[in-house]
Amino acid sequence: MTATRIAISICAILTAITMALAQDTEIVLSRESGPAAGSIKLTEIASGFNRPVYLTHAGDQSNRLFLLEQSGKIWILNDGARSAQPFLDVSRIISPAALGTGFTEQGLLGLAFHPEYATNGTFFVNFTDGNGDTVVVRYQVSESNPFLADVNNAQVIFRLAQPYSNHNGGHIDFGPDGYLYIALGDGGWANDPLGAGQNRGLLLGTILRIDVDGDRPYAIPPDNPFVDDPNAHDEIWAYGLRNVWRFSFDRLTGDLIFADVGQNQWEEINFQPADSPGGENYGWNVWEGNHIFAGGSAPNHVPPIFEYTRNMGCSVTGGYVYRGEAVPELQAAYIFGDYCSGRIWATWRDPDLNWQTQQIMNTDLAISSFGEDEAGELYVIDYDGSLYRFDPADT
Ligand SMILES: [Ca+2]
Repeated sequence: MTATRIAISICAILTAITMALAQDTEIVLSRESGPAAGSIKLTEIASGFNRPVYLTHAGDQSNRLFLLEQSGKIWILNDGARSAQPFLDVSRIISPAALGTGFTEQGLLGLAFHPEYATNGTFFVNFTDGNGDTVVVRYQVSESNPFLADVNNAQVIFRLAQPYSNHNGGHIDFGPDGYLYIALGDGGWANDPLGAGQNRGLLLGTILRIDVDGDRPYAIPPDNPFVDDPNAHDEIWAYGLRNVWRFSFDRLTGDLIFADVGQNQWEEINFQPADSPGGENYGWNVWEGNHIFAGGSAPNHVPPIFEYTRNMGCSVTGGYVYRGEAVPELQAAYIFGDYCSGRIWATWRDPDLNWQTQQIMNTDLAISSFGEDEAGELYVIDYDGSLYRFDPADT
């Protein structure tokens, strides 16, 4: 492995994190080169799912995996064994298209466990409902069974009409600040007919940031970037986005990295440092990646850290900065892929902190998502029904 090991003096915060993690764990923030060719393999650990689209964990020290089917069920994998019944089944209240076999971007799309889930049992799901609208629902786990949600204890905390069936975003996750982030696409069709990307008067085409621990159904974090702007929604954290399909926070640094699916040419990976005050404009639809699309004004446009075009794939799926222990070759690399081509890449910062990217695998998977377990080990999901774990090739 050729990764650069940065001393624990980067800054006070990082020092504190490093000290807290483990005396015997080296913290890698940049790398001299990418993962070595042929050093990684994928191990299938579960199969037979119907349109699997996401995997996460509850952060409750149970080490259980929670796998989402777009058709509405959340399954628990406990020590590799799939639960007999779903943790939650919303198939009766999601968009009917997600129950069929044709291509759709509707259905169950996101799941996020509250940072205090172990004690409060609260979690959130994001799906498109019977009207095709985006809803985020707060649920509680059953008081008597940690493998079942309490379906009688649900509250819609956020609802947004979707003008078209595609580009629903759907990813939700808690940031290191304890706030809930919600990705919303530009509303759909093609080319952003609503001009949603650059219109902060619409919630579409954004990543939102809300406080689910304040007022019900939610409160606005007082330091959100547009709380004093009468022409922008207070919930907006970042905008200029076409259809973010999976974002994640680096569990070591808190940096936000996400994939924004392109129109006809450019798929992109975007970066927001942990100390950002928010408000970034990621360019759509004035820009598609680093290329003028509709043209016009996109103030303070933040370009992607990586883009690729049609010879490499057609729909980017965001992943994670690897911080696990089982695959040291991936340390400090952001791993992501393409739904159409099955290619998997690593993006990392070199010792000068410039972004570098290289392909690490060319699979035959329809990559619908990546996922992390509690230990930071990395998984990839094949939309055709299987779940794989990243392992060292020599194991
Ligand atoms: Ca962009």
